[in-house]
Amino acid sequence: MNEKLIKAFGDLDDDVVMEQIKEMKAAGKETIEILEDLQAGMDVVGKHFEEKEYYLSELIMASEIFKEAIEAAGGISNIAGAESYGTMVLGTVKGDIHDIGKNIVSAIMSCNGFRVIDLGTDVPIEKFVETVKAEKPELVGISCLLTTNFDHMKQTVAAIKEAGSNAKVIIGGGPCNESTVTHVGADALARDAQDGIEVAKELLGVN
Ligand code: B12
Repeated sequence: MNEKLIKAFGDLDDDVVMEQIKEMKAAGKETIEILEDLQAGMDVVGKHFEEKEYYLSELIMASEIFKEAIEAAGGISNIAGAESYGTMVLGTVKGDIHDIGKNIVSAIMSCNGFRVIDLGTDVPIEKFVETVKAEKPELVGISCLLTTNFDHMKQTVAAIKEAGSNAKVIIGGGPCNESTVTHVGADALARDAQDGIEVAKELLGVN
């Protein structure tokens, strides 16, 4: 891990973040490795927010730096790839507008053999149901960063199952853990996008 990059991100020091990314790129580091450091930097920002050293304005600043940094690291939006393992309907749960993690998942799953239908953020339960009925995906991915929205996740999972879908549901997002999986009735948890690929393959029985 690049501790200098992580610290600079935590300090919201845009210049040092960009400088570090430039050095990592020059040293031949992969975009995915840089993303891991940026995510660790986001965790530092999250801790500052929890400890009331940072406020909403700093979170907004952090998300702007993150987006700029991802582009500098190589970008995630142009990644496209084979569609062989199946389809995942993905979205951030109703009431939640966090989308940085979801967008990474969308890009990384897309370039690792999954067709991703990204419904965006603050996705109404009906939208998940309607898409699942129309697309018959093998997987549904729900991102949730707010503990206050776990119940929306639970209602979404229940509605998807009630609609007769056999899709396996994977959840993710900072505050989610194994008890969240049980609470909302999902099938699995993914800690990050890379883990999401492993978990998805395991659920589908493919390698
Ligand atoms: C940036 C940020 C924001 C930005 C979001 C910008 C954006 N476009 O996304 C803004 C400023 C808008 C924001 C707003 C708020 N935020 Co905020 N935010 C964050 C912060 C600092 C980083 C989140 C992030 O982007 N992380 C980086 C990404 C890459 O990580 P990730 O999302 O976890 O995703 C990875 C994995 O979890 C996994 N994953 C995630 N989802 C999925 C889904 C699937 C299917 C899979 C396979 C994997 C997967 O893969 C991803 C990539 O590796 C977090 C703290 C933190 N470190 O989590 C707080 C945090 C999530 N926010 C928090 C809060 C409280 C809020 C607000 C309520 C603040 C307020 N008072 O208004 C609002 C809520 C707005 C809303 N209705 O959604 C709290 C939530 C507390 C809780 N436990 O519920 C946190 C945890 C901060 C804290 N420590 O208190 N926030």
